[in-house]
Amino acid sequence: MDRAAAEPVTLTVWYIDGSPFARIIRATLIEFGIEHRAVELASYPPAGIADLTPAWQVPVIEDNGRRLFGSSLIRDYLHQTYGTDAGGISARLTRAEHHWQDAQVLTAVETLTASLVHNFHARWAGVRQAGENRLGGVDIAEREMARAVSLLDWLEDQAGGDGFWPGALAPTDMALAAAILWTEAREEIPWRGRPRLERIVARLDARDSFRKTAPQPWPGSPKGGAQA
Ligand SMILES: N[C@@H](CCC(=O)N[C@@H](CS)C(=O)NCC(=O)O)C(=O)O
Repeated sequence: MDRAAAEPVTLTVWYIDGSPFARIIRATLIEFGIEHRAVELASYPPAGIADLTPAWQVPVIEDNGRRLFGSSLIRDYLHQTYGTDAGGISARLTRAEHHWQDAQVLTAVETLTASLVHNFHARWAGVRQAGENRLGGVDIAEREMARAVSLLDWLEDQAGGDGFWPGALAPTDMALAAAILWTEAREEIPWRGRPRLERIVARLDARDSFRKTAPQPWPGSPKGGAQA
């Protein structure tokens, strides 16, 4: 848990601009005051990613020679290694007394984020049905968005007026805001009208860690002018 401020920077995070999964990690590093080097990989697909991770996805971190990929694993590592309640965000990923509930909500937000990424990427890549649909005629992009909306409704029921954890900034709040603010920067989705989620997203949007990691404009999105 302890980290001497005088230690040299050993932690590197690789990301692409906009990536909501990478933003959770970048914002967590800032919230915990962890010295790090943030390396942006250009374009989509992320340039040089195959040399960093077999999954070919950001975020990737390296800390003291340990390379990790997968945002939930990285977040777990950061909370366990550097978590501190001194800043705004909770040091713990889940509350001991509500562990399974909190873990479930984190998983729901991760699924929501993946659904949104898959929907946007499929449409931005211009994917169209080319052959017989042997998956019950389902339009995969539409199903991803329907799944996202179902999860948003469920998350609104789970959230309190003060975020997912009363009196504390939960890691879940950050993850939700990273996903929603990515859509706000790229292409709006029907997430508004859920007052508890709206409050969570507004609160995170105002934080320094989110201001410093905001997506840059990307010409390929309907919002115009960065990438996935
Ligand atoms: N399950 C992974 C998902 C990460 C992910 O989807 N990253 C996207 C950017 S948001 C990516 O790097 N995509 C590269 C690609 O599609 O090849 C995680 O949690 O880290």
